[in-house]
Order: sequence, then C-alpha cells, then structure tokens
Amino acid sequence: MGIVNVTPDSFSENGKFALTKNAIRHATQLIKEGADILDIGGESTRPGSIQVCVEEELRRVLPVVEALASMNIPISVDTSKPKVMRAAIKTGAVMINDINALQEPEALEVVSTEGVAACIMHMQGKPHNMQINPQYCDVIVEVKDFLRQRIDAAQAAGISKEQLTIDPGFGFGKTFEHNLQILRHLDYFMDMGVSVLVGLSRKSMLGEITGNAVDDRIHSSISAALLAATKGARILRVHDVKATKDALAVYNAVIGQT
Ligand code: YH5
Repeated sequence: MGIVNVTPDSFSENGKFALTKNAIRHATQLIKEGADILDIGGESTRPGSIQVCVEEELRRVLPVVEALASMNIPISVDTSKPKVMRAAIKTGAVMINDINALQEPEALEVVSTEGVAACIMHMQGKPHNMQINPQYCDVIVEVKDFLRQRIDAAQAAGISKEQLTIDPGFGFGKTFEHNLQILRHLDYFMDMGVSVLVGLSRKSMLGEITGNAVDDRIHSSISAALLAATKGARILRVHDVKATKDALAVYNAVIGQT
C-alpha cells in the first residue's frame, strides 16, 4: 500500500491546485513502482496535528480519488469521517483506512452498506494528545482486546471478516518500547481471522533506533517492513514502494508464497 498524502505540510509549494497535481503525480509514480493499493489521506494524523473540517478534507481527497479511479488500482482513503468515506466510495474508493477504527457514528454503517474493505486501527488517545504519556499494563493484550471489540462491532453491523484488516497502530499513543513490543510480537495478532496491516514506514521508532532524520529512514523502513511480513503482515503501508517490493521479492523467492 503506497502512501499518498494530500496535506499542505507534505509539500513546500502551496496552493490548492499544486496540492492535487502533486498528489496525482506522486500516486502515478507509486503505481509505476508496483503499488498494489494506494492510500489517499487528506488529514494529517501525525502526533500533535489538528483536525480539518469535512469540506476541506473533501476538497483535498476527492479530486485525487477521481483522477486515480480510472487507473486500475484499488484506492483506499485514509479518513475517520463518514461523510468523506461515503463521498470517496461514490467516487471510486474501495477501501476505508480509519485510524479511529470506525468509531464515529455511521462509520460502520457506511462500510456495511457500501460493501467496501476497511482497516481498523488501534490508537490510544487522539492525534493531538496521543504521544503525551501513553500507558498500558500489557500493550499486546490491550491492543488486541480493542481490535477484537471493533471486529465484533463491525460484524454486528453486517461487515464480514473478509472485508476487514486490523492494524496495531504503530506510533499512535505508544512509546518506543510499546512499538518495539508490538513488532516483536506481531505474530500474536495473526489469530483473529482477519488480515493484518502495518504502518512503520519512516516512523519515529526507526529514527530512535538509527538516529536518522525522517528523510533518511528508507533502509530502516525496509527492514521493519520485511520483519512485519515475516511475522504475517499482509498489507504494508509504505512511502518507498519500489524498495519495499524488491525486499519482498527476495523474501518471497526464498520463502515461497506469492
Ligand atoms: C498506520 O500506521 N499511519 S499517518 C510520522 C512519520 C512518518 C509517517 C515521523 N496512517 C498509519 O504515516 N494508517 C498513518 O515520521 C495510518 N496505519 C494506518 N492504517 C502517520 C504516518 C507517519 C507519521
């Protein structure tokens, strides 16, 4: 899954048109690099970030979804807002990637009635406060319990397990140690009857390990992606599609599978 940000802080140049144009150009590049899914996001969810309104998120996301819908690649939309979900699906998106695990009123209903795929992610707190003091008794148990509850809620709303993907949410209300523990024990998440998505690409955990700044985390990101894959992750949400695909090709050639 290639990451396509449609947020002003991702680009030095400004203006609404440039934002759309850059996102489409970047998405086209990721398709060339071999992405199997593109994840389009119009709201920054980095630690400390603030929310944008529905209208602004729609202005950012919809033109990009529309341009990519005809390009023969499944489109995921990174949003927590049911109105954005519905509009994006009408425009051609086939997957909802919700860091808020479909907890907004009507989010479950949109996914259920539209029959699209959905990723439900664990987060402790909200983006504006999640990294202030994350605490768990047992991070694995607590993240799993939350995801199990959300799978149950989704099924009760008429969503099948085949539609669902779970994600432990690296960096979302977790300390460095919490993130390490989750990656170390990622195999524990493989017994829930749903596929697992992992987003580690360029995240601060890799910066802490290597001492590298965010634009110099490609190699550590590949290492993390491969570790996650060996432990059973089925979808890797990444910035560097070609490098990740090459690493997976070597792994698959040796270990088998496709
Ligand atoms: C995720 O894990 N993450 S947005 C900080 C970085 C680099 C990257 C400091 N959306 C996830 O990618 N959706 C995001 O450097 C996500 N899983 C799912 N499902 C944060 C991000 C990032 C943050």
